[in-house]
Amino acid sequence: MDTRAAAAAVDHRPLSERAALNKEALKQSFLDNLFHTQGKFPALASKSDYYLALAYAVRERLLQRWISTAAEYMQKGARTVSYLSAEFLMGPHLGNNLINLGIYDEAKQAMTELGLNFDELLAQEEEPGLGNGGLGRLAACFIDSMATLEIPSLGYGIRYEFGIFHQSIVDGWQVEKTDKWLRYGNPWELQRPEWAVQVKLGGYTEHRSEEDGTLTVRWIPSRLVSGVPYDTPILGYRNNTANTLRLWSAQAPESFDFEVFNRGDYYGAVMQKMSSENLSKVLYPNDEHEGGKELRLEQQYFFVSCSLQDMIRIMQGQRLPLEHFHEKFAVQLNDTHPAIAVAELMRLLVDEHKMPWNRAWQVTCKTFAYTNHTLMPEALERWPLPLFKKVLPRHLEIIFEINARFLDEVRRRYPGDSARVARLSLIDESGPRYVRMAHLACVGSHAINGVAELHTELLKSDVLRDFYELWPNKFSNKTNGVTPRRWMVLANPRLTRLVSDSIGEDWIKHLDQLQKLEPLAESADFRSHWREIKRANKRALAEVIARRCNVAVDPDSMFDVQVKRIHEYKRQHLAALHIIALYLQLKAQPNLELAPRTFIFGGKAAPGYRMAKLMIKLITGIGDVVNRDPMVRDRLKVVFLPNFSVTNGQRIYPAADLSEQISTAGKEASGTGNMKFQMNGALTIGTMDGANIEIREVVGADNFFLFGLTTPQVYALQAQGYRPHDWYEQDPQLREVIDMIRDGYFSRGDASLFRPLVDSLLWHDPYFLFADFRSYVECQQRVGETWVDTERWTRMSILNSARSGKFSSDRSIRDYTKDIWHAPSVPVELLTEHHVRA
Ligand code: GPV
Repeated sequence: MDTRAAAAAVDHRPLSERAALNKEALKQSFLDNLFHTQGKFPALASKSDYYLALAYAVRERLLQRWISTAAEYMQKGARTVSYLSAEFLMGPHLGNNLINLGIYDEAKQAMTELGLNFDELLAQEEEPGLGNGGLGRLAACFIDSMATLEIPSLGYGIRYEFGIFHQSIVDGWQVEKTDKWLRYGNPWELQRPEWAVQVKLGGYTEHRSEEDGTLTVRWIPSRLVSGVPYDTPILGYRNNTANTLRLWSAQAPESFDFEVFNRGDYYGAVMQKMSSENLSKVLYPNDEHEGGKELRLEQQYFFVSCSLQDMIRIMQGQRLPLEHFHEKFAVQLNDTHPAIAVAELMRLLVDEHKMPWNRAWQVTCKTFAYTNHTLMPEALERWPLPLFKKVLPRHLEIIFEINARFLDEVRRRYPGDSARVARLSLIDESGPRYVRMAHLACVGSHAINGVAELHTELLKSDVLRDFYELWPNKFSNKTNGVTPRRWMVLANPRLTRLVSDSIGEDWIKHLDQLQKLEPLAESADFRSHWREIKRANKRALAEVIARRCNVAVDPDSMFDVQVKRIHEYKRQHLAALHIIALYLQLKAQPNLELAPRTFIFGGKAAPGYRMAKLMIKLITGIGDVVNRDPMVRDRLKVVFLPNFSVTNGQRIYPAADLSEQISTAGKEASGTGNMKFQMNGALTIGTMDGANIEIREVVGADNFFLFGLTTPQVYALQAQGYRPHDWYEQDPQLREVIDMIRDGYFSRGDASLFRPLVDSLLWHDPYFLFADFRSYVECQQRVGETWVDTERWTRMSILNSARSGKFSSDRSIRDYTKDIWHAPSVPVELLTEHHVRA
C-alpha cells in the first residue's frame, strides 16, 4: 500500500479532530482514551488511569509526526546517526512531549477544566531510569538535541525490565528497592515483534577450507536469544521531527525452546526461556564500572548485535549494498560498553555477508566513532580472556586477527619498540590476560573524543597517549551539553516565562541568545523578579524536603547543593568536612554572624560500594546532630534527599543557589549537573576539573568560586609522596573535624562506624581531600561574604545563566555532526499537511 495514500486514508479527520493540537480536541481524546483504552469511567478511574489517558492522547499527536519522519527519511535515503548506549536516562516523557509539541498550557487547561490536578497527573509517570548517572543522561540529552536539529537518528539500547534501583534512607543508610517501572504499562513505546532478531551466544567455532579454496568460519553457539525492539518516539522541539529510541528486550526464541520441549525436557525448556529473558532483566547499578560479570558482557553484546543487524535490515530494505554501510550510518559508541560492535560488524560483514576482510575493515573503521567518558583507571573496561572466549568465541578470534594486523602496523611505525607494542595491544598480557575494550574502540573508530577540554587533553597526554601519537588526527574534543528544553523550560517554568518575556523565545533553540540577559543584570527591577523566581522554586523544594526528610528548611537560607552519584572522587565527604567545620565554629562562637545555609545532598551509591554508602551515613549522621542542636539556631541545616533521579533533579536545579562541583582535579571527565545548575542561575564552587574550567571561562573568574589544586599540582604532590597525616597534623581545624568523626560524634558515640572512612583519609586519601581542605574552607568563606550582598549575588546569578549558552547539548551535537558524523539535517513535512494542501 502506498504510504501517502494510506496516510490520506487515516487522515480523513485530519488536524482538526483526532490529533488536533488544541484544548478541546485534547479533552475529547483524553475522554476517548479513558473509556476505550483504559476501560474506566471517572468514578472508578485512578490517578494512573487519568495519567495514561492523557499520555495516550498525547501519543496520538506524536504518531503523525513519527510516521511523517519515517517516511521522509526513507524517501530521502537519509544518512543516519546511530547512538549506541547501554544507558538512556530519559526521565518522564509526558511533560517533555507536551513542551516539544507546544501544547503544555493547553493540556494543563484541558485537565483543569475537567476538574483534574494536572501536576498530580504528571507525577504519576514512573520515570524510565534506564541509566546510572551522567553518561546515561547525556545520551538522553543528545537524542533530544538530534531531534530538535532535525538530524536523522536512532538511539539504540537495552529495555531493562528493572532500571536503576529506588533509593530510600533508613536509619541514615541507603536501602535499595527494585524499580518496577513497567508495572502499570508504558504508553510511550510500541513493540515491533516483526523486527525481532536472533543473537547467538557461547559455543565454539569451526574453520573449514571450501573446495574453491576459501576459508569459512562457522560459529556454533550454545544459546540463542531473540531481541525484540520497543520503539519510543523522540520529539524535536516544535518541529515535525520524531526520531526513534529503539530498545531491545531479550526473549526466548520460539524454535529453540520447541526443540528442547520435543525432547521431553519441559523444565529444561522453561529454564532456558528464563535465562534468555534474564539478559535484559536489570541495569547494572555501578556508575564507572565494576567488572567481570558475564551477564554484563552478554548484555553489551546482545544490544550491539541486535542494533547492527537492525541497521543491516534497514539497508537491505532500501536496497543499499553493505559496502556503503558507513555512508548510510554513523555509529557513535557511548563509552566502551558497546565497543564489541567493532568485532560484531566485522563478523556480520565477513562471516555472514562474505565481504573480504580488508573491505570490511575499511567499512568498519569509517562507521564507528568512540567517546571516552572517564580517566579513572579502574573504570576502563577489560574482560578476562577465558570469560570472553566462553561468551564470544568467534569475536575473540576476530579481535586476535584485528590485533595481529594492527600490531604489524605498529611495528612498522616503531621498529624495535616492543614496550610500545605491548602497551597498544588489544590484549593486556602483563598478568592474567584481558581484552582491552578501549583499545578495540580506538582501533576500530575513525574518531575518538573526550567530553571536556581538560579531559581530552588528559586522554591525549595520558590514558590514550600511545594512540594519540599513532593517530593524532583521530582525536578531538566534544564538550558535553544538556538540553535546555528539559532542564530549563520544563523544570523551571517561572524562569522560562521571565526570560521569554524579556528576550523572546528564540533562546530555547539557540541558547547563546541568553546573552541578551546580560544588560538586564543591571536592572534592579529585573533582579528583583529574578530573586522572586528563585525564592518560589526554593519554597517548592522546601515542601518536598519537609515531606521526604521531615526537616523544615528556610527558603531564605542559601541552598547549597551537591547532587550526583556518590563517589570518593566526587568528594561529597569534603563538603561534609566543611559543614562540620562550620558547626564547630558555631559551637565555639554561639553569636557568630553566619548567613543561614541549607546543605542539600542527593545521589545513589552503587550497592556494592561500601565507602560510598558510608559517605551517605556520614552526611545523614551530621544532619541528625546539626539539625537538632539548639545552639545552631537553624543557621545550618543538612538534608539528604533520597532517590535522586531525573524527576527530582527537575525540582532541585531550579532551587539551587550554590552548585558544588568539587571533584579532585583531573578526575571528573566533564560533569553535566554543573551545567544544569548554571543555566538555572546557581553560582558554582568548584575545582579546575572537567567542564568546570569551561564554565569559569565563560562566566568569568569573578563569577565563579574557584578552589583547590590543579591537575598538574595533584600529579606533582602524588609524585613527591603525599602524606595526608602530615596535613592533618598541621591544620588544627582539620584535626578537630576528623577527630570528631573518629570519636563517634556523628554516630551516637560509636567510634568504629566511620573508622574505614577516617583511616582511608588519614593514611591514603587518594583524592586529596586534606590537601584541598584549607582552600575549600576559605573559598566557602568568600561564598558566604558574597551571599550577604544580595544584589551582587543576583547579578552574578543572572550572568551565570546568561552565559550558559555554550552548554546546550544542541551545541555539542552541532560539533559532533560538523567534525564526526557529517549527517545533514532533514526537515520533515507533515504528511497530513501535505494531504490537506493537496
Ligand atoms: I565511564 N560517566 C558516567 O556517568 N558513568 C560512567 O560509567 C562513565 C562516565 C560520566 C562522567 O563521570 C562524567 O564526568 C561525564 O560528565 C558523563 O559521564 C558524561 O560524559
